Amino acid sequence: MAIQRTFSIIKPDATRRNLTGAINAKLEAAGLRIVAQKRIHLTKAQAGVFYGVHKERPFYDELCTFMSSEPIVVQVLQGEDAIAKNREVMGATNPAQAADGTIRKEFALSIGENSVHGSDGPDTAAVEIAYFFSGLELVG
Ligand code: RTP
Ligand code: MG
Repeated sequence: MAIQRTFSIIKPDATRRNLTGAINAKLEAAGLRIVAQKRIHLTKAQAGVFYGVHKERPFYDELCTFMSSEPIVVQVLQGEDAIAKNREVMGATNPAQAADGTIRKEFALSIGENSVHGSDGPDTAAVEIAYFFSGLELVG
C-alpha cells in the first residue's frame, strides 16, 4: 500500500474536554504522522460548506451548529494506507458500536458529538485537505 494523506478533525466535544493530546497520541500510535495541524473556529456557513454532502440529511443543521459551536483542530495525517488506518482508529460513527481501543469508543459522547472526523476516500481527502490547508502548510 502506498503512502497516503487524509484529513482529520478533532471536533468541539473533544477540544472542549482537552482531549487533543490524547487523541493525537492514539493517531500517532496507529502509525499516522501529523504533517499539518491548526486550531480554528468555523462559522456555521463554513461548516455547512464542509458538510455539503449531508445537506439533505435530517442531522445537517444540528451538525453544522455543533461543528461551529467551539474551536476544532484540523489536521493532515500521513502514512501507509492512511485513509483506512485513520477510519479504523476512529471507530464506528456511533460510539455504542465502536470497537474497543478506538477513539470514538473511548471518547465520543454520542453519534453526533463523536470527537473526530476522517476522510472516507482519496477524492474526499484531497478536497477536504485543500479546503483547510495550502500546500506550504503540509510538512511531510
Ligand atoms: P465523519 O464524516 O465525521 O468522519 O463521520 P462518519 O463518516 O463516520 O459519519 P457520516 O455518516 O459521514 O456523518 C458525518 C457526521 O454527522 C454526524 N451524524 N449525526 N444524529 C445522527 O444521526 C448523525 N449521524 C451522523 C456525526 O458527527 C458524523 O460523524
Ligand atoms: Mg463521513
